[in-house]
Amino acid sequence: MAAISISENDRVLVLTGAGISAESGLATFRDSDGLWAGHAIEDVCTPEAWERDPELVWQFYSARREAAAEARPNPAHRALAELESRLGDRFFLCTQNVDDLHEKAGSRRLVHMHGELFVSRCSAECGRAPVADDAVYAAWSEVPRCACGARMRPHIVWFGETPLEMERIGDQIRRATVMLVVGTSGSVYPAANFVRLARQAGARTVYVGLEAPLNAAAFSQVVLGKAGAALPELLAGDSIR
Ligand code: BJW
Ligand code: ZN
Repeated sequence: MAAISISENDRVLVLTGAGISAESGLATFRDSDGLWAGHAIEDVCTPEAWERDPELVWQFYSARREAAAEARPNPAHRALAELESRLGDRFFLCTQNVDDLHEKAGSRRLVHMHGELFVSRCSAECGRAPVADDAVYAAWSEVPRCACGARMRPHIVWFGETPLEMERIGDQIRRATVMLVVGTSGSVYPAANFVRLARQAGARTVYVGLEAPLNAAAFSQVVLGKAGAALPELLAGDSIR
């Protein structure tokens, strides 16, 4: 596989999904049959699930917090942090992942469009800012309350909710000349549409992942392989300026 060529005039936008964290031991969504402890992901990742059984939702995110706290970044996370250190402001990372492995690898210019695992916020949307929270809650009675009295919920974007930082992401899509997408099935919107928008705006679009995503037709190049091996290879060498 040839290394990617990035010139002084290029701006690189990266979109990552669950596949980049798979080699760090974190389960992806669609590869694990979309199940957690026998529950469909849709039964724990929606506002309706929260209304129906908030204790189950907190048990799901508590288990995810425990797994993510143990996880370490892999060579794919590190290759992106290294690319950022070379490109500076010409680099931007948008992750759909709620784990903190990009930060642990050293990435700084990034947004978590689907929220963050180690942050909680008021379930009544009272206007108070989200807060750092790495606690695990086995029972509903343990879940802390906001100053307004409502219980706290995970700071996660569920189906039907608006993804975070959309304006900033839209701006980066318009300015990107290269869009690199890693380890995402292309099945969840609006993220699955970002590559089409970047392509329409003239960007080169490259996918790296185990299998072709649903939106494969929108890529100029599809590189099949594990992110931990393929990404460092793609980003190696002196063709990046
Ligand atoms: C490897 C690998 C290795 C494995 N190396 N690769 C009908 C049509 C179109 C849209 C809709 C529709 N009906 C409803 C919608 C909208 C809906 C949606 O997209 N639904 C679809 C199911 C159809 N979207 C929403 O509701 C979103 N909000 C929204 O649209 O608001 C309106 C709005 C839009 C625009 C502006 C303003 C407002 C919200 C979506 C929220 C998604 N939330 C989740 C869960 C929360 C986070 C969490 O708990 O972790 O986010 S769902 C889940 O899917 C999670 C992920 O971030 C997201 C994407 O999954 P991802 O990352 O692609 O993972 P997988 O498992 O699918 O794929 C992994 C890939 O890795 C695979 O391809 C493997 O091959 C690969 N792989 N090992 C490289 N070692
Ligand atoms: Zn509140």
